[in-house]
Amino acid sequence: METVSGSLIFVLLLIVGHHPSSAVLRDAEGRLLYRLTEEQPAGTLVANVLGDAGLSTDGGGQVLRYVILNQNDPGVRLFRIDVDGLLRTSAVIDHDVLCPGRSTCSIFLDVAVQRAARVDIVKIHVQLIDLNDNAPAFAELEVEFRLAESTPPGVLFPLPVAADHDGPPNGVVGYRLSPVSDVFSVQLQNLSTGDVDVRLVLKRLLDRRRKDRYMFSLVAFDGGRPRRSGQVILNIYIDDVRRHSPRFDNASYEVLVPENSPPGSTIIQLHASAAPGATVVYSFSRRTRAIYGDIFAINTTTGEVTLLGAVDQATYNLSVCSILHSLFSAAYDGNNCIT
Ligand SMILES: [Ca+2]
Ligand SMILES: [Ca+2]
Ligand SMILES: [Ca+2]
Repeated sequence: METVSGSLIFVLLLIVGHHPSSAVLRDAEGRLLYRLTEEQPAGTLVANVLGDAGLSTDGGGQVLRYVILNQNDPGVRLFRIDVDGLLRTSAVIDHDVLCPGRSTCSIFLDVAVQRAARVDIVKIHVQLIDLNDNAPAFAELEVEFRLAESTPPGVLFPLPVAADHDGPPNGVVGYRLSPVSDVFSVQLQNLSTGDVDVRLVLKRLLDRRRKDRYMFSLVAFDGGRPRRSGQVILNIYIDDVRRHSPRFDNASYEVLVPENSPPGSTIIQLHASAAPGATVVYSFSRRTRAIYGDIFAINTTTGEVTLLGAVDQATYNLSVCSILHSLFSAAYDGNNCIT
């Protein structure tokens, strides 16, 4: 029994104390290269610096100490080197905090090995391996949209997007509506910024007498194995656009503009009332924009009409419209424009 126990201890010491140098990888710059999976417990062994670097105590004198030099790097502070020259993690390393959303995550350490009067710098490259330990998450549990019944089929407004701090392919790779619908779908577009634009698509004409409310889950899923997902509830209400239209305070407005008014002058401040909490968007009618768009401007949020260019006519007839912000992307039938 004693012989067996002794052999076992000897083998363990051999593995821990002397990393076989043939297994040590180097990166393109010649640094010692290690792959470390994220979320390992603090104290996980990463490297045997002396052995892996091919340094020996023979002829070089006694090893006095090991020091990690570039300690100002936040990634480097997640490692420690013990008096035995073993590089270990000093904390649980989270790829998704250190390199959120990135496919590669590298930490570079410079370790000084001092043997008697001699100092060698061992350059170490630790590549963090990402685990799929985050599910896509939306900022809200539930969102509400109001659509005008007259909305023509097509691509509508942007939907919420989910965050997943894992790196590709463990980050978000797609979205779907659940349950599948013959009225709505989603369309994805990759933006040049690397973000994704998720839009609601209306597949056919709405009929609020048949159905005036739809509820779906917008599911975001990642590309990990196993796949993780997150969802937000979409409540879509179909509005009768006329009943919900904002109303201007007056049926029409007449304004006298002094002849030499400089560009930028405010001509009138319009106001339309809507349901409490509703946001109104102001605009010129398409015709007014086409004819007078270079002379007059309207602030879509405040309803302020300003002068852009010189006025040279005795009278201008401007048609201004107000609509609820939630219906803004819907087809506009012109019924809440005034002249
Ligand atoms: Ca993590
Ligand atoms: Ca994920
Ligand atoms: Ca991760």
